[in-house]
Amino acid sequence: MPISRRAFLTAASAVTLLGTAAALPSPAPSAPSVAVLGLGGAGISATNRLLPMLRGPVEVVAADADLPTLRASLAADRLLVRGEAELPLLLPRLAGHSILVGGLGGGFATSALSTLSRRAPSAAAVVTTPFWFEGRARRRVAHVALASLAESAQLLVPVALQDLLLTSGRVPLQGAVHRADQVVAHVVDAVRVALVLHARGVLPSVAGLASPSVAQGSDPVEAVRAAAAQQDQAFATARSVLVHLRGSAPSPADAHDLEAFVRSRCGLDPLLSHSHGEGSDTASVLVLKAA
Ligand SMILES: Nc1nc2c(ncn2[C@@H]2O[C@H](COP(=O)(O)OP(=O)(O)OP(=O)(O)O)[C@@H](O)[C@H]2O)c(=O)[nH]1
Ligand SMILES: [Mg+2]
Repeated sequence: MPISRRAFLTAASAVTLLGTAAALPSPAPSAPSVAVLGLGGAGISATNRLLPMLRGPVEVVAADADLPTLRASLAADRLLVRGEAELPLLLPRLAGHSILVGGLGGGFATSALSTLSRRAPSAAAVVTTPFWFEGRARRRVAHVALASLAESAQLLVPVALQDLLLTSGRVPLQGAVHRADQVVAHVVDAVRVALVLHARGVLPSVAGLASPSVAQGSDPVEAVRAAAAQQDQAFATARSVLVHLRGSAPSPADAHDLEAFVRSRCGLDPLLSHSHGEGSDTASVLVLKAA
């Protein structure tokens, strides 16, 4: 019997399947724990934004070679990594379900992501690529690192900062960085949900490349439409689509509209998940691409 593709994660630890729910086995009592590792300046800044959004079994770890940046982390677990030789100290944190988070183009996170992803191939990676104005050298470093991560990471989710700038309109640099942290935090949250749904057998695979988008709006259907508008090309090669909503739960009519909308865009039934907490009224769309 086909399982309904409509799944709601109503809290970090509870997945409720709608539709044919009565015929389905009860969800597992507790969600698998996910470790989120914020690396370097961007990784730490984005995980600071993520921390208040999280509930349930999530462990956030911050790591950097730079002590002042590390001190700015809100994570309870902060690790000073003095050079490449100490990176393996982080590997035990990546033994289960884990997400590496960092900005490509600088020093620490770029090299840490490459090394850790090779040594912990089951980890997912959410990474930013630089703004255009950061210059060619940084873009080049990021490009090379991205290609290497595409080979090593189980799931690679790149967030192009320059595209964010285009969708946010003209904002001052500080505003752009603030928005970048917000988007990365929501993308990490959606990836966390994807890992949980995969561990539960609801999402068959989380391997490969995923294209993320995030939009805010008090109407969930409009927010999803806005997020999906950024995904035109990704939908053409979509293997599965996860729509994660934060804020009040969508009504059954909204959920139906959301499903119909995504189906009309790419012919796939989306997985719909939902969680309460900070960062309300935000829709994240994660398009897992076919190889
Ligand atoms: N989201 C976000 N991205 C940032 C921030 N600061 C920098 N970035 C992006 O991340 C890239 C890497 O910068 P950092 O994270 O500061 O670099 P790092 O990994 O700490 O490496 P170092 O160069 O050794 O300091 C930059 O090129 C920017 O594109 C931030 O506060 N938030
Ligand atoms: Mg740094």
